[in-house]
Amino acid sequence: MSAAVEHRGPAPTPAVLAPFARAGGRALMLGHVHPDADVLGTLLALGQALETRDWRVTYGGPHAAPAALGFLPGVDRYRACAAIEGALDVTVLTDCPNPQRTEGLIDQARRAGGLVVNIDHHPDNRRYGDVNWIDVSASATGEMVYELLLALGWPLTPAIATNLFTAIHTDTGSFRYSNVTERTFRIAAALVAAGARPALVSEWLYERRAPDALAWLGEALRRVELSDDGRLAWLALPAGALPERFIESEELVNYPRSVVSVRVACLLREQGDAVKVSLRAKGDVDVQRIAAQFGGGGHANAAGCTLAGGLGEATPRVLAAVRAALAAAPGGGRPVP
Ligand SMILES: [Mn+2]
Repeated sequence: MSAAVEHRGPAPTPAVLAPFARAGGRALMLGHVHPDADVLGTLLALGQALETRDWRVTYGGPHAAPAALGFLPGVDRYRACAAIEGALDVTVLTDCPNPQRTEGLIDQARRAGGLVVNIDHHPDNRRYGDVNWIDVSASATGEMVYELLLALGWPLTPAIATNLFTAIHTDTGSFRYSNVTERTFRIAAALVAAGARPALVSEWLYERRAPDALAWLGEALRRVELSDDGRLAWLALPAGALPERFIESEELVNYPRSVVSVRVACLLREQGDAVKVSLRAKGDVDVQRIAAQFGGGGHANAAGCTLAGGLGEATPRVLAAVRAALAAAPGGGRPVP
């Protein structure tokens, strides 16, 4: 991959634009396992823009889109797939730091021909594409695909704007996190001008709970635990404690994170013979480094990993790693004022 092109920064270079410059072609918008709104919104937006330029576009990945994101325009065309069929000119991956997260689909896409374009904002991106555009200053890959469409001079339809707005909305925690910049708001404003409707997106994302969800939420919140110094909060969910569809539809890790003294929050979720861990921080500790100790990754303030075994083994290992990171952080050992 020595001939691969790498670009870091907000504006796409000619090398990033080149794969899309031809008039028509065959493109695959390839998602990774358990795609979220940043993945889906950007793949749909870029694919829809290509379709207006006479490209034939397919959308898919190892898993289907979650039901909660069924409102994204065009998401019905995104399919769970085990095999890539036909020839390709371009395969695009967004928000995917590690090609293994495609469960082998990227290898099939390479055999189908064409360039692999890797668009991401994760600092631990593996640079696996033929073209790698990695901008860690972007709050979401939604910002990057906006910049890409702008540079290509392609118009934003309301559907494209809604997909990109939702990508940015979710990756910034509704424009609340430290990844939000002036650029985030400028792009959001342009997307609203192009037809995205913020109140409707918020309603779709946050005001469509199932009638039984509040009772399950109460059950989940009762399980939140807080360390003696108040800096660490965690929620450990044994297998079967709560319905899968409920867990998938909530960002449960945000509740332990919301406690005033908490600097790091963890959600530990037992699934089969493994534990999925979500880590969130408020800027004191780089949780990506903690996740990396267990083979995971992510961002400084939001990361995840999976540990083999049950909660009984995984919980003390993860909490010990977080405590060590907190103790090493500036002011980490001090009690909370
Ligand atoms: Mn993202």
